[in-house]
Amino acid sequence: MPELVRYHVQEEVAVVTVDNPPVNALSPGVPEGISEMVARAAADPAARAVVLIGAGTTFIAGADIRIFGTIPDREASLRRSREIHARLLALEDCPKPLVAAIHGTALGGGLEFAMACHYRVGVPAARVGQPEVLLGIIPGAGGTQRLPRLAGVPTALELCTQGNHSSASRALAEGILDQIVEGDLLAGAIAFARAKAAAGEIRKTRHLDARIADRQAGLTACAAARAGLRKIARGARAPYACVDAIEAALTLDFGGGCQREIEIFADCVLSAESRNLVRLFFAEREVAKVPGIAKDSPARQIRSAAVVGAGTMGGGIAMSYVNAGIPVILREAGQEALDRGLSVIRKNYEISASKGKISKEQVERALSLIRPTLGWEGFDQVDIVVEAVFENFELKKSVFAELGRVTRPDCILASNTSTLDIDQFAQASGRPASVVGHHFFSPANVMKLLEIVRGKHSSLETIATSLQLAKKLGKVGVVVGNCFGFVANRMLAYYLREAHLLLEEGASVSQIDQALTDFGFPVGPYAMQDIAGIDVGARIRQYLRSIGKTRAEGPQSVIPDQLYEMGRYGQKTGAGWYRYEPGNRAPVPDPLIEELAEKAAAARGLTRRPIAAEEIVSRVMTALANEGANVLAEGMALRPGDIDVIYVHGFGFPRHRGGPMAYADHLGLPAMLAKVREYRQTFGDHWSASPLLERLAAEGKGFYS
Ligand code: 3H9
Repeated sequence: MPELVRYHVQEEVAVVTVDNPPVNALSPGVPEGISEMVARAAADPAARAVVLIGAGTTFIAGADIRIFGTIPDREASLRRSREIHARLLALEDCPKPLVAAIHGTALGGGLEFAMACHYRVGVPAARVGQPEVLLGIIPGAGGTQRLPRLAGVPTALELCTQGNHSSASRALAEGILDQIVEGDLLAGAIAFARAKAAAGEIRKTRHLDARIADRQAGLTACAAARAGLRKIARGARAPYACVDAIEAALTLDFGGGCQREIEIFADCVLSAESRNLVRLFFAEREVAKVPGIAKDSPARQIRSAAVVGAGTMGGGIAMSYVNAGIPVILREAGQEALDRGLSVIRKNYEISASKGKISKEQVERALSLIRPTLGWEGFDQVDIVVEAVFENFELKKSVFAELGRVTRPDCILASNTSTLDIDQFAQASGRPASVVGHHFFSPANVMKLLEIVRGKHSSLETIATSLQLAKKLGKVGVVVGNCFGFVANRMLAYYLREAHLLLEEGASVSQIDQALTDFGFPVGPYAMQDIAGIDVGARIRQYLRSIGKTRAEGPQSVIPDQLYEMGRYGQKTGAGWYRYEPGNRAPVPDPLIEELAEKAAAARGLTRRPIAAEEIVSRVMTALANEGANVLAEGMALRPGDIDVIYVHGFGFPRHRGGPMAYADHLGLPAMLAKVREYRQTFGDHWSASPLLERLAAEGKGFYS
């Protein structure tokens, strides 16, 4: 077995190298190895100083995240933390200058090890951060105590509560790094360490009190951080826990602060929030692993693209390509629609420029990558075409027939349909192996999710290319099966059905939205429909009626279609489920909806009743998870984690709750099944337990186990 931590002496400096691919995580043996090698250096007469460095592409990316799930109880967490704190104190007490040499990332425990060193140097591309909060925990190896001492309270608060990475230049300016090494990192670090040894200098972070001396300013910053979190934490606990621990650096001495950190860490690491976030961390990486596709599976290079349709989706998709540096042909059927589409794209880029996110030159460069057209010229040159025309089956089919004629035989043909049958488009194209669904989420240039819909004949190469492309576009690509609505919208139909039924039964639109934003969604189902457009769902329902189907079985509320008929399409028409004042996106409740709900209730013979927030959350979550179980059982999603990743990235499901399937597991599948049965008795047979839910509940399992 290769050594996890190696030792050699070079130019009178002991070099301690962590070699634990892929990211040099602090797996069992690594912290012990570092301690042992630094102790060896301290005793080695041939070494005047010590450099701690990572092998491969990075410094230490933190604790081994898999370990958190193995901590059985609070006592075990306290014991482990005390041990690691003692280890870092011993490193800091090394009698010879100890320098961390950082390339890649120094994250979490990695930065904490680096801060226990006397000095830190890094390459210009290095990044540092305390991203523990993204895993539902706080820095647990002294980070909340050393970072404020090194970089000040405001920086520590920002890095710990948001989990951002800091660039090398920023880290240097803020005191986290002592020097940026332009050339060879090891050579630079050795030179730095030798200079410190020659000057007889050693600086221990725990003794640096200047940056926390102004207690009042620090406490004010903590209070401001807590107030800011109320807007963005969306119910997560760990960001507040970070503030509590940093505050302890101001109110207690170093030892007391560490003790406080150890206790808060123990509370967090055993929480459901942490379990959910750790699961998501791995699920987000797992989605790229598709049976039959290896890392080196053949995939086509996508260097140029075309988008058919310059509407809201087509424009956003074109922007996603351009943002990844891929030139795009943008086609529309008429000049007016093309001009409108282009002007929306320009406006979007100009808004970004006005906010200082990009420069004016970048706006022009982005626009220069888009070639507008009314015809098909250039389509024989591109590597991929994304069809994003109106959600109309016949229209899309005719586009695919045309694409089969005008593109190269190896060009990938992707449809952005949100619901329709990919296989029929594949057949129309005459090249089914190259056809795939690329379902973007609105706004396509912002939302991270890309559902990659695998048709019956989509080749492995087409899927492998789609997965690689998703990464290049900065998206999370999830491969799903070809069923109506795929995974995201198929499940959403059940979520919306319950919301509409709750409305008719007595809840108000704003009460339902409030219950779900309190749960952690960025917007509730009604505000969401007003953003996405009520016309979109209405047209899908029209199509379904034409083929004799409904989206989710059970009573279908008439109100969405009534709004569509009134021309209330949502924000874009100034009214939908809410009203909107001109130039203002704040939703204003509209008594008209109450009237419609009362009429709909009367028509169904319902007496409207007060409905509690708990019932709202329980009904929509149960509907989501139950249909998620059907999706899983049919193999439309490969894993429960894929569904959760889809909901987190496609609809803003609160990360700390893990996603609908993790939520069900947390509740316990027997409890979830009991709810489905209770709702069936109370509300009718459209509540039908998924056979997979029944089986797993009977076996005492969860979706994830
Ligand atoms: C912590 O440190 C707590 C401390 O305060 C207290 C205790 C000391 N552990 O993301 P990638 C795997 S909490 C285990 O695709 P990239 C990952 O699953 C930790 N495994 O690469 C994947 O495996 P596979 C604080 C890890 O180049 C492979 O490595 N640190 C870990 O896009 C490649 O990962 C963090 O939160 C880990 N810590 O990005 C950092 N990290 O190939 C978390 C990665 O089998 N990590 N893996 O799918 C990251 O942010 C990114 O992985 C990183 C590389 C930026 C490092």
